[in-house]
Order: sequence, then structure tokens, then C-alpha cells
Amino acid sequence: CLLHHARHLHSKYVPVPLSMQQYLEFGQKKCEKKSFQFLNDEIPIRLAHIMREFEDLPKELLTMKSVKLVRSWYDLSFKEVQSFAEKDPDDTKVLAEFSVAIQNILNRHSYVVETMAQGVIEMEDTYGMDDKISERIQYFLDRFYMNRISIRMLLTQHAALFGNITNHPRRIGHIDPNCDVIECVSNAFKAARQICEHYHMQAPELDVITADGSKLSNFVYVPGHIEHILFEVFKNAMRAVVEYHRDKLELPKLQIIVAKGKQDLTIKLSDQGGGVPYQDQDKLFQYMYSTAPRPQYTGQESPLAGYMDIDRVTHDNGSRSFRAGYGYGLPLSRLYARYFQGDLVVSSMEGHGTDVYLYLKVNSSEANECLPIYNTTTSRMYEAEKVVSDWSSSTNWNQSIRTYSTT
Ligand code: W6P
Repeated sequence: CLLHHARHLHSKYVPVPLSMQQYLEFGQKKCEKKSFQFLNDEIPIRLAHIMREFEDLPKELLTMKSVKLVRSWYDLSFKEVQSFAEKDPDDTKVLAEFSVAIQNILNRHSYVVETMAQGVIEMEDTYGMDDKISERIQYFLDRFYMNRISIRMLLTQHAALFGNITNHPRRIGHIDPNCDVIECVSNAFKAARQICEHYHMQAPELDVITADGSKLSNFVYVPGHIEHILFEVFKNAMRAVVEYHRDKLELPKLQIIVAKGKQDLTIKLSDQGGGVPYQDQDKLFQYMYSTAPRPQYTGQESPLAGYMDIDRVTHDNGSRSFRAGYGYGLPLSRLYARYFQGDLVVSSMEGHGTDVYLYLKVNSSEANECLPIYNTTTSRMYEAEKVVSDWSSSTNWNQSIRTYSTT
């Protein structure tokens, strides 16, 4: 079929990662024709790469109706962007149609994360889950959601720059050339505290320390990404503190330290919420390992339960709402951090508390998009048997009854 052929053609082209600096320069030029032309090539390429990767997923997952639905959205959006390939970039009518198409695509893909999560649940309910499948799905979802973040960055930048959305005065699309990190901290804290107070009737206070406040200026970043990440980690920290100090009158404060060096702008959040055992720290970033109740639950459990159960949605008109989530908050936050070559690292002390480090690139020319590309190595990742450890591990003893080999 033609669509299939077109997609395979596109996955032979490599996506072009942009740096934060390029996004900024692109946005400052404000040339709609240039943006149109770039997106016209780039969006189909990025879509094609991830659509190709879908094909390597286990059949058990691909046959789930939610997964089919997600794929149908990608097919449709691919076709829609493709239809602009031959159109005249000098025709203002074409540019206007393109903006409408972009908005349609953004809307169509609003619930991709939830729908894919639902697909994973459907598969788990039908076939069960094992370590090998969960590892493959983890690998795929990290790449799939990173791809989605990157496509939405391109699309929302175009929409913000050339649409009729009124923008923040300082911002170039969603990028703030003078991003106020302390303001991001404060916004995320207030949003998380609201939720925490709503469900727990109390929330810890916050102390903010800046190594040298005057140095924090001239930082180019997407404030929305920082706020999204911090909102997630604040919720987790608050829940830990509230639950660990359940019957106490006073809660130990949360602490934020912000430091800006030559390479990194680092934001550390410390809580005294009792910490996470070392063995469980990796699980915080696993999609298939959520202690959160499933979203269709009807019980009275706290929506902060699990390591994340509520997701803040920023609607296109700028308003915000909350919806039930799937415990994907931390893995997604780490993707947002890694998207521009940063990272999100948890370092915990069981019996005391947890530190979370958010690393961001100071230099906008080094903040390059991190894009998954599909190649032969990728397909091998899906074929490979689970790697068998060649280190003895006493933790396995807990999981299986020990047997003596008689052969
Ligand atoms: C915890 C577990 C956690 C995850 C992420 C951020 C903070 C915290 N605190 O106890």
C-alpha cells in the first residue's frame, strides 16, 4: 500500500535534532514559510521512524484495541502532513490550512499516553506480563514518548509562533530566553501543594536556596517542561513526607537548591519522607511497575498514592486541569529532562529521605533534542532474548524456591 511505502521511505531519512538555540533562532526569525518547509520534511520523518518501530512490538500488544487506535491516529496524521508535500509554500492559504492541520493533529494525539497505557493494561489482563515483555515495552515506551515530546515541541512551536494564540511577552513560542527557574519552582510547588492539601489536609513547606541567585539569569529553556517535571517530583516528595510523618503536628520542610555552573543548571529537591530502599529506586522509572491504582478505580484512595497518579494537563488555551493518570509521571518527567540532554536522578536514603536531581543544560547550543531513530540495532533490541546475568544474585532467592540441580 502507498502509505506503507511512503512511511518506509521516510524512515530511511534521519531526523534532524534541533538545539534549543536553533529553536530560539528559528522562532526569532518568525518566518512562517521556513517553518512550514522544515516541518513538512521533519514531521513525516519523525512519524515514520516511530511508526516503523511499532511493527517490532509483540503481537500480543499490537492486537489490543487501544494500541490499534493509537496507530490509526499516527496513520491519519502522517497522511495529513503528507498532503502538504506538494503544496505551494508561498500561498498564504496553504500556510493557514497547515496551521489548522497542525492543531487537528495536536488535538488528535492529546490522549496518546493514556491510550497506550490502556493498551498495556489490556495486554496484561489478556496475556499477563513477564520481565522480558516488560523490558521490551519499557524500551519502546521511552522511545515512543520521547518521539511524541519532540513532535509536539515542533508542532506547538509552530502553532504558538504563527497561530492566533496570545503569548507571554518574553517568550519565543514556548521558549523563554530568560527562563526564571525560581518562578518555575514556585509554580510547580503551589500546584502540587494544592493537590496534596486537598487529599491529605496538609502539605510540607518549602525552603528555596540559590547558590548565587544573580547567576541564574540568561537561561534559555522551556518553562513548561521544568514545571511539568518539578510538579511530578514535588507530588512524590510531598506524599512521602505526609505519609512518613502521618501523626506528627509538624512536617519537615522540603528543600530546593538551585545551582548554575558552566555546563549544568541543577535543581535538587530534598525531602525527609523516609526514602526508598536502594533496590526499589529503579522501579520509580518503570512504566510497568506502578503502585498506583488503575485509573478506573472507584475507591477512596488518595490520588497521590503510588508514585504518581495525577497528571496535570495544560490545555491549548492555557488553562489547566487534572486527570487520573497511570503512574507514568516520573518516567515521563525523566524523558522531558533528557529531551534536551538533561537528566532526572533519584538518590535516596531509606530511613531518612530522598534527593532528586534535575540536570539541565546551561548552554542552549548543547541542549540538543534527544531523538530515537529506528535502525537495525533498534530491531535487534526487540528480538533479543533477555540478557541472562552472569553475576550471582542473592535477591533471586526470595523469588524462587531454591532447587539443587541434579544434572
Ligand atoms: C520519595 C519517593 C520519591 C520519588 C520522586 C521524588 C521524591 C520522592 N520521595 O520518597
